[in-house]
Amino acid sequence: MIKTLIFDVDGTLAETEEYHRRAFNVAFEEFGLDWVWDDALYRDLLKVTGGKERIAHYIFRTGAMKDSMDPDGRSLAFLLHQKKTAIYTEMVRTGAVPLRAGIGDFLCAAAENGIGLAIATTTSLPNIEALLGATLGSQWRRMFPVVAAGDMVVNKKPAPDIYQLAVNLLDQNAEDCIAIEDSRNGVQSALAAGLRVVAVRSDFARDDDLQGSIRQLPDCTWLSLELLREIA
Ligand code: XBP
Ligand code: MG
Repeated sequence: MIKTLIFDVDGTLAETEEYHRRAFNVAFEEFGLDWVWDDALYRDLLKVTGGKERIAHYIFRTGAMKDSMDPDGRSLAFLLHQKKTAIYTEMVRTGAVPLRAGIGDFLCAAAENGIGLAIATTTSLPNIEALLGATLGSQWRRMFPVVAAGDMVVNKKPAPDIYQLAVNLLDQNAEDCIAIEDSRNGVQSALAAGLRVVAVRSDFARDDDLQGSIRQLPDCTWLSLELLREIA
């Protein structure tokens, strides 16, 4: 019996990573840094989940600079990520990023059949509010009564924490939930939390090893109630 579908956001609900990548680069430029994360480098950096963590990793890996602290004790990675999030949410709020093909219909079909919806993501709540507000309108909050996101947990994907938080907030058992994911980190996180996973291929995770998922779909148009009945 599947009680709830727990959706990842970036790469699953929408192909957002190209916009995240652009927002990082605009933030770097606004800080007077000559860092440019091109497509190939960003694909590699995506192995590190969390925008702040990704920047800190890049600083460490390149020795670009010592991650300095400002007078309020905030790191450069924190300040850069704060600016990036403001740029990204502005981009997304304009409606630049649609839901992936198939997602809207699947969300409606699941909800109409009494299946709950939730979110478990590494990105931050402001980013989710911008994306789902622009694509689903204010109803999105009623559609997803449980949202586990970003810094609500310390250990990000592939750690199980964010999915454990979502299951706990749902007051359900992991066995009653199915995770919908696009990346290796996401699949591993959900598996470690005891959930079954349906994986969908996405652009920036197209070469990811999605082993452990019970289905690996080429895109989100393959998501259906029939599929859920097969795996229930
Ligand atoms: C993907 C991530 C996020 C995004 C950037 O999250 O790892 O870090 O790349 O968003 P998920 P932030 O696939 O779990 O939705 O800069 O807000 O982290
Ligand atoms: Mg993802």
